[in-house]
Amino acid sequence: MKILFVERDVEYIDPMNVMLLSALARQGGHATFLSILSADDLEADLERIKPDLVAFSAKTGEHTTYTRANEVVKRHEPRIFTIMGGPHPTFFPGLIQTHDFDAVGVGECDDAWRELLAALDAGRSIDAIPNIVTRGNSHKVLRARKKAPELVQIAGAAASARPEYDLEIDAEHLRPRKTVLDDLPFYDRELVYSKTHLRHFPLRSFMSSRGCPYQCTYCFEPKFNIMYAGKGPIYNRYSVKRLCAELRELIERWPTQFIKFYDDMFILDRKVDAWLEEFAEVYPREVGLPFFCLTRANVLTEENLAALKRAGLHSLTMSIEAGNEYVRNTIVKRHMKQEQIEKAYALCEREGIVTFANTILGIPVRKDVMEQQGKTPIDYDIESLDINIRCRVTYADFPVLHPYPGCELTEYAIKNGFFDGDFDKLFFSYQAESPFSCFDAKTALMQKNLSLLGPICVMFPHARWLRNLTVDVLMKLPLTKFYFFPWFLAKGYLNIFRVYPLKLSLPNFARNVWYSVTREWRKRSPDKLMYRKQVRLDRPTGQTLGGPPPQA
Ligand code: B12
Repeated sequence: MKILFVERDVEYIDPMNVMLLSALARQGGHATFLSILSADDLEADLERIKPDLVAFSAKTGEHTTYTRANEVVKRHEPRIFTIMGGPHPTFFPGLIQTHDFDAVGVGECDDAWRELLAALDAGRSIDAIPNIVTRGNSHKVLRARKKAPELVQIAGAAASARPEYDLEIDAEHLRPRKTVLDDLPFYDRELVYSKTHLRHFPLRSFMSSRGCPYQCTYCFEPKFNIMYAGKGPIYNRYSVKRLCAELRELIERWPTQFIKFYDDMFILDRKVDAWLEEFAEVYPREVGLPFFCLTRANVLTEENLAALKRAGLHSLTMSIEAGNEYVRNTIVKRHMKQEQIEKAYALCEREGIVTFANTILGIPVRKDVMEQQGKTPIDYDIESLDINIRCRVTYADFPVLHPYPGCELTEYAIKNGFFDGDFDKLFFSYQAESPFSCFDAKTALMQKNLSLLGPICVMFPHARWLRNLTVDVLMKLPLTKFYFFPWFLAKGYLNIFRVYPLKLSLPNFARNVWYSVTREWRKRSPDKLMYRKQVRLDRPTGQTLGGPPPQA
């Protein structure tokens, strides 16, 4: 079969979902293609490739774009089989009943995808394939969502406008978690690199594990864990041998200077477990490139940091999320004391590890709590700026909270009347203005400005005057578009020279500056038309397999 993946855009992180699904498809003897909505003309690609199947992978916020793209596909040729998978349909599989997709993929779909393609190819029914929801099986495999009564009541209007929100998958139709990842093929990077700037961009992403046991209320993992309750261990990982084999093949084929491990939790244990011990020994020998990874401040110790350093760790993310103790521990459930965070950042500074912290602005606090604490909404964001300065974070990112389905924080926002529960209204990026109704225009402006000026203040932790000028004057001025440029310079410098140090040729550097400035501008401009249709056709993608997994 001919399979066409449709991606909204390709930025700097490898679309690992598409790369993996493409490799799985090619292993099964299918041909795969890629159409990128921000660069290609979808209708022309459909005409040229004549795909049998079109696949979309959707996060919430970009799902509306894929729904529109699906309409284009169905108008072009109704017989093309279309399927949407990824986090959005995982939480809303009911969209099979309200939208014109032929199937929806729920949860981890590696094996389901293989089975689906084989069944379609052979003309067999696909209704009994676990994790795949079709119009034929949806009445059997979906059930009414269990919701708190107050959520049904408050989100009533939004919920009745979107009946798909009321359904969830029955656990019976979900296969157990994938515990053995080593049998997966290497990512098909060729599919993406053969037609995008990533070919020449020497930062490569990889995930060595899946899953996270923590309860952070803004994240999808706790809901994912409930959905998968009783279906195998939460945290699953590639063996070190398999991981290094894939990375070795990657660096032999593509210019690579730095590896970004995107695992939710690269290390889970305060001790050096057997995996990390082996990784610290094998990775430097087999791969030998500096890398970045994510963990939590309460997990980092001198011992495990030493092992990561031995392996080649250059930079580390430990999200802070909020400066205020109540917001951090009661609303977002990070369960971390300020001293723990400061200690972990001090340890990194002492050991020469570059740090990157995510901190969410615009987390709504209930009125009665604000009154009790004598604070206004922006005070919490200022506390968040200050903790980053105190921790002397190298690169501090300040996104604005956006509610995603299934997250406890979203339920809290709906329950308190901050959000009506209509995810179709969400913009594709959380770098934009807060979608919550509880912030007045002045606060929303300050949040946006702080999101741009915050990283610059944190860059100069000793310049108290800069922090004061920002908080007392700059963040209150309607100059958001103007602040974008110093922010972009700071972010660009910190990313390319500090967090992910890369050596780029001058033309490559210039190309990427232009490319990223346009992307970042769009992310912060929800009112702008996102997709210009282009007449130019991109080159067809290569047909090289991502590479076989090594023999056991
Ligand atoms: C890497 C990553 C990114 C990359 C994505 C690069 C790319 N183009 O794909 C970047 C950094 C760009 C990114 C951006 C954002 N991300 Co992000 N990201 C992730 C992360 C860490 C890993 C995803 C991944 O690649 N996994 C590896 C692949 C192999 O697994 P997978 O994607 O889960 O795919 C499997 C299944 O989902 C399924 N599947 C997936 N697609 C499809 C398609 C079909 C047809 C089928 C059948 C199955 C299927 O099968 C796959 C194999 O099992 C996840 C967290 C996580 N742990 O998953 C968050 C996550 C996906 N991101 C999230 C969010 C919110 C965002 C942002 C909106 C935040 C923002 N900055 O504004 C933006 C979106 C911007 C945009 N729209 O472009 C949320 C999504 C929640 C939701 N309800 O949608 C997640 C789940 C994080 C979270 N903690 O909640 N992200």
